[in-house]
Amino acid sequence: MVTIFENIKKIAIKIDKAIKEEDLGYSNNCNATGDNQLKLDVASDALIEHELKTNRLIKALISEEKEDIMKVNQDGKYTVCYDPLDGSSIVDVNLSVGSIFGIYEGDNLSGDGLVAAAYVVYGPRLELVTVVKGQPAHHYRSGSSGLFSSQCDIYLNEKGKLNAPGGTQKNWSATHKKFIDSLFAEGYRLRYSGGMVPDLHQILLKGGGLFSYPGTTDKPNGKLRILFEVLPFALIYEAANAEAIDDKGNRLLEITPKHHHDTTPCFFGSKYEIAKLKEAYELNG
Ligand code: AHM
Ligand code: MG
Repeated sequence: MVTIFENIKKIAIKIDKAIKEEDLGYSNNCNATGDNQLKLDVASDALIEHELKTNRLIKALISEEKEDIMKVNQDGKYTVCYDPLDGSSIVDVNLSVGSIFGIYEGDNLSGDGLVAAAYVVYGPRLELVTVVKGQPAHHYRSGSSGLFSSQCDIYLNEKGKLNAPGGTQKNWSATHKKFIDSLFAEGYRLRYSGGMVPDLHQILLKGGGLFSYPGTTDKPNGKLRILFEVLPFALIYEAANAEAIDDKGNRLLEITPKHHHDTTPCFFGSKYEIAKLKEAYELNG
């Protein structure tokens, strides 16, 4: 696992440089989900593929930007699923974006098969969070030497102060709207950039809160992809003394997608906020 995290550190430094220096315009392509791809999406995807293909431990790669599984080493142990550049719709306005990696055992592409995860934040600083199943999530920051220095293990408080509500409000259910309003009425502060990496990172480093991306009338299964986006953060949140559930109250880590580009409604938060959510959605048995 250490060697895969070392690959991710190298990738992070290269993508950070590309974001700062390369063309931000659109390519002529669409990805597997039909989104227009930025030249940076394509460049980040190629960079990650090139670096991870050098690692003998990797059996296969699946990119959010591609339809098909890429076979790498027949004898490899892991499939790495990644979102090369999450938040590409906000990269042009110079907000923080990220890359997300889920490392799955063999062909077991499910919450149960997820054995490690990592994400990179490309912001004013370059940061990395990694987790191995059963161990704490750990925060790193890149210094001027280009090396990542270890910061701390991450733990959320039982209750936080931040509320990051995703999805178009006019398409929320009445239940969801009432619940989000109740958090604001209780004193929670709005913190939502439109990039799940910086939004979830902020909650992790500020001690807690809630990030939600519910099912909406236009997207009943939410927007965020299970293998590339949802499960890696679910592993990190659970390791950080927090919870990650869907709109039925199931742990996200119990999900097995039918297809690798499937999405799910998702909620990540400290214990108090998730308990409030279950109450509001009447999920307590
Ligand atoms: P992307 O992978 O196409 O960038 O989309 C994922 C992003 C997440 O980072 C973020 O949480 C979400 O889309 C924001 O969606 P919305 O614009 O509906 O708030
Ligand atoms: Mg994404």
